[in-house]
Amino acid sequence: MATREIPFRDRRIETAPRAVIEWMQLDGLRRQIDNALKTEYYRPKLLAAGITSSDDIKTLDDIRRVPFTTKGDLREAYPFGLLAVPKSDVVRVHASSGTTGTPTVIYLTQRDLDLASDTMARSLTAAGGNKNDIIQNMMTYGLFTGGLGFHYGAELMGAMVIPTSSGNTLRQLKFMKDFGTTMVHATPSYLLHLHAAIEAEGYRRDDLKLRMAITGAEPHSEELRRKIEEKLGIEVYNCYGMSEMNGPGVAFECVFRAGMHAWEDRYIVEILDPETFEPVPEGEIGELVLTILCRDAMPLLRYRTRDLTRFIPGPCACGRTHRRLARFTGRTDDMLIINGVNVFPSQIEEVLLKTKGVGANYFIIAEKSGDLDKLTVQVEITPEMFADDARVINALRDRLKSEMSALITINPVMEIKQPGSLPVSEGKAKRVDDRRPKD
Ligand code: DLL
Repeated sequence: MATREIPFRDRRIETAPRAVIEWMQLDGLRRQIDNALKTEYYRPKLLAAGITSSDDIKTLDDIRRVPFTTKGDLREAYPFGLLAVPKSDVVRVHASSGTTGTPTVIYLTQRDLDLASDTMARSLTAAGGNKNDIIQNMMTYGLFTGGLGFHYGAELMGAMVIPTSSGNTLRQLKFMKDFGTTMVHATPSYLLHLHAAIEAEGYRRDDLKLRMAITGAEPHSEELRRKIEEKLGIEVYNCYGMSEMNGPGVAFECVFRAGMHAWEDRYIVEILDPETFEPVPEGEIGELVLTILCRDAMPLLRYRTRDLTRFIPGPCACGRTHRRLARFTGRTDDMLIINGVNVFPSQIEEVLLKTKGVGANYFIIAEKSGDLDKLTVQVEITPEMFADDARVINALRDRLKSEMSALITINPVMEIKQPGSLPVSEGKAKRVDDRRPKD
């Protein structure tokens, strides 16, 4: 590893002294405050906190006077409450995966999009990607940022990008072989699935030119990374991001693969105790709170990601000064990530409760089925429905399945139960059993 060349997209910024990074952050924060004051949503909140202009932010520590923002706030501000530029300046909209009801959307100007692509290109370069790579993007294209967000960065780096999107594994394999794909972007569970298909279809290792994979969008362990690396004979790089923060590439592993560098000229990164909101001692686990500095169209100040991680103390061998985040250990809320798609139990409940013939009691089970995640939703039917024949019950099952797929983009196994057959909990209902191994 010591003799390995360390690639940079912008060495000056990526290795800037901390004082310079902090100067950029303060400057960026002040700009974001002025920007936020232009939005319908933030203006009253900032004024109530005694912040009337960027002049009230004199040091980085003053960020502690700034109120937090949550996913709920984003929903409340939907669709344009957080817009800080004329609508005609917006060129792109994205949303979080698996959203239903009121989605959490983001909007970007052309400059924002260019910066987001540059962040992604910087990330891919740090991991050793380059213009000779042939990259197959197996993440879903559409509102989800794993598709287009990644795509534009990979193109900016100069690579050949094949936007196969998710699914259709046999076609993925054919493209990998025929085009000589060197890098893939996929969820860790899909990479395992891909490997199983490679074996089943009888591909030989030298049919494929694959050398590395970028993976993210769902939690996974170091052991799982090693397993994928061994099976596919490639290097696997971890990538963190979220739609609210422009998508993948908020933090990314460099060639040393020892934690993900959070791009601190583009984001202010705090790790806080989720109960006291005080910073945790360096190296301890807390909730990641992010402030985006590289977006004009839509400011997001002190956004509570609900993701749990810690800073990895000390310098990285690559020479980058942007701090590293450790692999994510979970979330502070009940959001499930099923094959990369975010699902809140409340969204499932919403679909169930608006369907005639379905009772109020339900239970959600998440488990592994082979390499992929499997979601089962058990629901009771109403006594009136129970009297009906099997065809009616089958029709109900099909209807629920298609509603789940249309509204939450998941395809759960639907189990229809007799009235009164699911356990009724005393006190706070336990409605989710996540049986997937915690590694
Ligand atoms: O998952 C963006 C993304 C696409 C990231 C491709 C990486 C690769 P959302 O759909 O908004 O956006 O989901 C964001 O996914 O809050 C985490 O809980 C989880 N997540 C994302 N990356 C990782 C990772 C995209 N590397 C939510 N490890 C986040 C663990 C991750 N969890």
